[in-house]
Amino acid sequence: MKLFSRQTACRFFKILLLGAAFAVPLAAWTDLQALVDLTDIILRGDANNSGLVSAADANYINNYLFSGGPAPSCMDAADANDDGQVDISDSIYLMEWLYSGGPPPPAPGPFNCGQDPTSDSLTCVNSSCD
Ligand SMILES: [Ca+2]
Ligand SMILES: [Ca+2]
Repeated sequence: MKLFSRQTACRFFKILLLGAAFAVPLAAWTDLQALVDLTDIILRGDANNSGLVSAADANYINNYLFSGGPAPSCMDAADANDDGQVDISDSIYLMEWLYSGGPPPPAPGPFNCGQDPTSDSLTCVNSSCD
């Protein structure tokens, strides 16, 4: 019993090959985009983009949140506690680390630049590590 003619089978095979030809570059492009998203090099806690993590960064965050100050150019770095948001808990986290023996900002930071290993929606337009 013959389900398809030879010509139909040949067309089906060509369509399959054509699909694969597009699917492979598309998959590679998706992988490349994921790689690019992971390549932001940051210094966690460095909200004011100075290259150092200090009380000035906590002040910068508070000024941004409560006094209309400029937004950190690297929100991912300003996320000192790495919870995916920039809020007052980040300035408190920095002050506790600096003055009360609290834990340091999670890697990458507070002394070395590196890739953020956690995924979030925060952006980083300009980092002190660039
Ligand atoms: Ca700083
Ligand atoms: Ca945070």
